[in-house]
Amino acid sequence: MKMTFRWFGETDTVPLTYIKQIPGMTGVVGALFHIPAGDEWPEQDIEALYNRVKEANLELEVIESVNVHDDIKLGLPSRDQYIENYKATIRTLSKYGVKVICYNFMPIFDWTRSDLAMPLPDHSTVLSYQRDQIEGVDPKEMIDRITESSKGLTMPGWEPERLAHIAELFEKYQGMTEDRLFYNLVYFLEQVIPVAKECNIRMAIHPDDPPWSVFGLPRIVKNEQDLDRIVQAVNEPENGLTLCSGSLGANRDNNLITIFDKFIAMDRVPFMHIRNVAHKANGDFHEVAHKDNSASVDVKGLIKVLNKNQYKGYLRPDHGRMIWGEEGRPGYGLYDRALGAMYLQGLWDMLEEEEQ
Ligand SMILES: [Mn+2]
Repeated sequence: MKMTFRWFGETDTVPLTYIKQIPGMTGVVGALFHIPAGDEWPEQDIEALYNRVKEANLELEVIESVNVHDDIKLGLPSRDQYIENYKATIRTLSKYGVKVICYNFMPIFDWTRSDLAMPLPDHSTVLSYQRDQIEGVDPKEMIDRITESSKGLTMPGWEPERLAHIAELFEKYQGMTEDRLFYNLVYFLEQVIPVAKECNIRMAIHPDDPPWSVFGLPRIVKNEQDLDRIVQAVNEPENGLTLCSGSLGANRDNNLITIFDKFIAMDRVPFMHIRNVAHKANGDFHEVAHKDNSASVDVKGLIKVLNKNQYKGYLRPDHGRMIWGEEGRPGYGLYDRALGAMYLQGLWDMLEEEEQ
């Protein structure tokens, strides 16, 4: 297992030197956030990011995300140029030692929440999802709410220039079915996976967050059956998964232990996000500390599964609470994610020891 930490570049409130101070941290999960989805990533920008991370004595082996343009998801004729750009980006990233590219295939929104700063009884704040504030509500309302509570920091997947055209995008997705969206994913993978193979890079699709249809948009990465269909569609190790315990775990019907065990044993999981969520009976959920034994994700059980399979891939602590007065990108503060990283590594180390 290689422990990593998401870093948003120069606008991140968390400096690389602090990330390096977290014990066991091998690298950061980075991206070029200023490049619009669909454009080829310029080599000089990749090189600059690589050098920045290297100077901090950290690795840059995982990219999250190279975003997929909506025209690819929509299956429009213009997709071919965007796919060519994507291939070029894969080739350039491989020159700088990148091993895994995380991406998602959700129409329009990368993820959906109703509140980015829901207070918990311990006075920390977390991201939460309340069904009645999202389902049946005008998406514009949600966008305004998220933008207001983002503290002026752009949240990944919520780039203002994309969201300006939201009505148009919804128009284009009219009538889109799960099967057509899936077929468009396969079209993309059939072209991109051979290039990834050539470049020794593993693609790793992130599950839908939350793993059910929101605003009438189709969802195709929400459960074990969907993941099966994806890995079989292009049956190569380079066609991999980012297993995210928070996203998949938002649906109680997903058995995380079974899902993680199965796809890790198949060697189809180059990257992983570990986070915990707490459910309410009506399907609402909110995020909590990684070590929260009363919550819904069996984090200890997951680390046992990783250890049993001698997991060699990358892992990062996902969203944490905002604690100790920290200001920053909701979910992406330093403190609680660092605590999460230490908890996960503590569990892992103990299991390693027991085996010897
Ligand atoms: Mn995730």
